[in-house]
Order: sequence, then structure tokens, then C-alpha cells
Amino acid sequence: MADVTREMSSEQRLQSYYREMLPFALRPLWLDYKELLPPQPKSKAIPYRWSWRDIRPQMMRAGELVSTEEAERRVLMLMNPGLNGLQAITSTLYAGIQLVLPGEIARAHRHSPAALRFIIEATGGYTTVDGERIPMLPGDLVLTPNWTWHDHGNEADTPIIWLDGLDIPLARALESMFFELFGDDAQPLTKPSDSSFFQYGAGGLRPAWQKHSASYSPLLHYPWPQTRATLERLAATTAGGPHDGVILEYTNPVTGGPVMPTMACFAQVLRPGQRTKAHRHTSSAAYHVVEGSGFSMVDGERLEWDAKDVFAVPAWAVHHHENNSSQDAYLFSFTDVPVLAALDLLREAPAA
Ligand code: 1HN
Repeated sequence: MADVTREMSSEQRLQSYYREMLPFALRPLWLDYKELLPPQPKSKAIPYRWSWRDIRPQMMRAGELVSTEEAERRVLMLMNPGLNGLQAITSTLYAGIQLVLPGEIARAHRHSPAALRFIIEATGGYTTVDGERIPMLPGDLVLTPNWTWHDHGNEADTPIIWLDGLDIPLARALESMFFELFGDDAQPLTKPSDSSFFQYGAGGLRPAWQKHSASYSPLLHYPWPQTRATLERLAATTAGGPHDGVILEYTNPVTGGPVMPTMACFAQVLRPGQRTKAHRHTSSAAYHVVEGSGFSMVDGERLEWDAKDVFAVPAWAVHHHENNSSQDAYLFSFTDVPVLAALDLLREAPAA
């Protein structure tokens, strides 16, 4: 053995040393150093836009082909093409489009990932969250936080379609996934309908006799009309911030913080001709176009968007938004900001 080693070049000796340690599940850090510690983030997720023109017919086809019973949830997932089949719109966030047809129920269950619903088309439909029925109308945001029971139903005569946002890729990376069926299709209604909104939705007022200590917002329903009216009022008098214009965060009314510990939600308006300044941040985001049209430049990709489209802005991608139309544009977005902030990993920088 000693003789053989003496005849080997130093490179060969190294290679043989690396092979030698393989069975011991060891590997030299110096081989992976650059891959492990790049100077700055480079997301595997790519900037991408899903057109409502493509999504909607595919979604309606699902309505013909599979029932809610068969599917558990009738959802088309928005698969980021950079993520190799990972069920994710960015590396940390999941997004999907869900359809519930008239008369259908998506049965009650709960899971450790947190979820949000942003309603796209509806004339009547509901999600019941921990015994409270929450009505769903276009533009509404409905929360189903970590481990809350939820079932969906449609009592109207038109389909209900919404955007699902979940922290699934994150929960999966942390290997903390739990799931449970309720048993019955629908949970019993144990609270007045929409009571979280009546208790906490007035803005600046909260029931003084209630002690809310959960990590998520006690307000589970953010109806669109008041969000839109607030944006419209603000846009009339201010251009808002440099990078996102007039943007509002949906808050936990008790803490003023994000709606859930893993995801933050935002609504913003871009006036005709408005162009935001480019920046980047370590949080990633999924955007949904509530109204209007325009485009976003994301790491050099021009993502043209129209009403009801969805687009992804990966972590650390330089981006700005532009409304090149003659109407106001309203965007809803959800991000992983609270996670990055809690872990001291949130960074933001103007475009280089
Ligand atoms: C889920 O429970 C729902 O309850 C929607 O509507 C989408 C995606 C992954 C895992 C669970 C729902 C989901 C989901």
C-alpha cells in the first residue's frame, strides 16, 4: 500500500483519499465551500407568470373530470418551472387555484401548514374555520391558519374559484407536516357567521373582553371592498413608498404584525403610468392581479400581467412593477417575510 501511494501524483492521492472516506459518510468541506457559501442568494425558482386565460379553462376541465370527494381538494398547483417538480411557486411558498362547483363541499380537515385564500370568482360560497362560517366573495382574503379545521362549500349557482397560498415547501423542509380529517364532511357551526370580522374587522377596535393569544390573526376575513377603498383613497394623495407604491399589509389587529407566523399578505395599487423603483429582498412572493394590467421586470424577465394572472418573484430577484395602462392596477401578494425576519435573514437592497 505504501509503495503504491509513493507512485501516485498528489492529485491521485487526494482523489483516493476522498474515495476512502466515502463509506464513513464523510466529505471534505473544501470541495463544496463555494457551492455552500455563494456571495449572495441565487434562487432556483424562476420569474414566471401564469395567465388566467390558460388557468381557467384547465380549472373548469377539472370540474368536469374529478369531484371534490375524489380529489379531496380540486386544485391546480402553480408549479414554478425552475423547481424541478417541487409543489411550489417559489422555494418557500405554495400556490394553487381551487374550484368548488355549486352544491359541492370540500370536506373538513386540518394540517400544520398554514393557508390563505384569495377569492377570484364567486357569487356565494364559504369556508368554515374552527366552527365559524366565513363568506367568500371576489377579492376577499380568508385565513385558515396552522391546525385550524376548515371545510369549503358552495351554496350559490355559480362556481367559486380562489387562489390558495400555503407555506408547504417550508413546512416540508422543516419536516413538520401533520394532517388530519375531521370525520364528517362539514364541521358543526359553533360560532356566529363571520364573527371574527364583526369582532376585529372594524379597524382600530377590538373586543376588550377577549384575550387572543394565538400566533395568528384573530381576524380571519378581510373583505375586499374596504381594502380597495383604502387603497383608492391613499392613491389619490400619495405615491406611497419608492419600491411598492401604495401598499397595505393585512395585519393581525391585536399585534399589528403579519396575519400568520409564516406568511404576510399585501394589497397594492399602481396608478396609470406608475413605475416603482427596482429592488430585491431575500423574501419571495406570489402575486395575483386583482384588477388592471401592466408588467413587472423580474431579474431581466418581462412578466406581462392582466387581471387574475398570478406571477412569482423569487428570493433576491431584482424587480419593479409598472402600470402601462390607463386604469388603476390592484395587486394582491403573499410572502415569507415573517419567517426571514424572525430568523434574521431578511435583507433588502435597491437594484445594484
Ligand atoms: C388544502 O388543505 C387546501 O383546504 C388547499 O382547501 C390546498 C394544498 C396542499 C395541501 C393542503 C384546502 C392545499 C391543501
